Amino acid sequence: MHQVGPGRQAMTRLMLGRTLERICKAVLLLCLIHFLIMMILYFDVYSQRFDLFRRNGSRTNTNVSAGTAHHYFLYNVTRANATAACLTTSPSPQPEDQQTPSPKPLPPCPESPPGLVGRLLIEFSSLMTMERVQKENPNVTNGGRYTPPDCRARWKVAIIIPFRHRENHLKYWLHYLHPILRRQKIDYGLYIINQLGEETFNRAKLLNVGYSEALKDSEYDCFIFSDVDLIPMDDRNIYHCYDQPRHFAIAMDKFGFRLPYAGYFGGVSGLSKKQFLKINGFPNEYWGWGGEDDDIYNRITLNGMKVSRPDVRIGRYRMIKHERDKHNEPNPQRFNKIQNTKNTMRKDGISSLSYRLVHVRRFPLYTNISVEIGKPPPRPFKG
Ligand code: BGN
Repeated sequence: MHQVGPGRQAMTRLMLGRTLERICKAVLLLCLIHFLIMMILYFDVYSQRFDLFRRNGSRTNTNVSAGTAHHYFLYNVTRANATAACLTTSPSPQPEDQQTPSPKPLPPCPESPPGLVGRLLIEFSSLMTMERVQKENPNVTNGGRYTPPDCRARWKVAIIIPFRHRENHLKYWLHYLHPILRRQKIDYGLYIINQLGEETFNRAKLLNVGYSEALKDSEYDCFIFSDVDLIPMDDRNIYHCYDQPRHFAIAMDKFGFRLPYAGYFGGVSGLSKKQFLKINGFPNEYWGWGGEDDDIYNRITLNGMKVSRPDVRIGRYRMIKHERDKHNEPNPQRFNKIQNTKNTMRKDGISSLSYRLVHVRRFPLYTNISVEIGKPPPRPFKG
């Protein structure tokens, strides 16, 4: 039998020892690299918040949402506590001129904000009350305004919702959308355009009213038009404007999460002020259900623009189920009208809009603009 001598045994042990030593060194090196990467990421992700802390001195972060995104909630609570801790552990008084540092301009908001969570669970079975929604959104200011505290948004967005008798839907919309818009770092104001009386509903005219009234409030440069019963299922569908008019609601549950037809522009859409004016706004003469969104699509293409859309996996929406509205019957004239956009769009639009403003009421989470917009012209007598 082959015998292993003591010299050879010592040699083997020595080699084993060296190998172990090398492994240990490699592990230590890996740990160090890992630690360094973690530090870089930490400072990168939170640098804006540190900036905020430096700029605002005694202001603590109250941006805490009890909305749908649980880990966003934790993220904010952690940062809020961290800020508070820093404040209490460094009470050393500073000379007067050092206490008010010169205001540093805010950095631009990131293209994809780090607080986004992606897919959301949207349901309409739990009881929703306005008190609850208000408690969830303490940082939305009166009239439904919000500005990101830590960055400068590229767009100033007016969100316009045409409305009549849908109070219950509005609560869900507010419950889901305010936290989403906050995570998206949108600088926005929310306007509910309420058609008074019981005449035939006119969605597109109400949207024109929303555009005009919002501009009396602030210098908005982007307008998002949303039905009250449509809730996005993914917060990566970002509610601001794009190089081309945007269609957001491209994959609704009621259409099997697909676009019902190539030129569909209904539900939720967005145009910059420039794009809106280029098409002379929306038609005022579509009374009742249907066709007005097709007319808007025609205006866009006839004026040399294209519709931009999110990825079909992101542009998903849930619609709150409801009975057909009264006084919003399908408009029998819509088939003819959408054939005529080219001839009508220059005279019928934001340039010819007329209505009676009855009241503007500011609520904690939205501004209610109640208007009388008239009624459809008498149908021509066919004899
Ligand atoms: C279309 C309607 C749209 C509506 C979609 C989805 C018309 C015009 C005549 C063809 N258009 O058919 O207004 O948003 O269905 O429901 O009815």
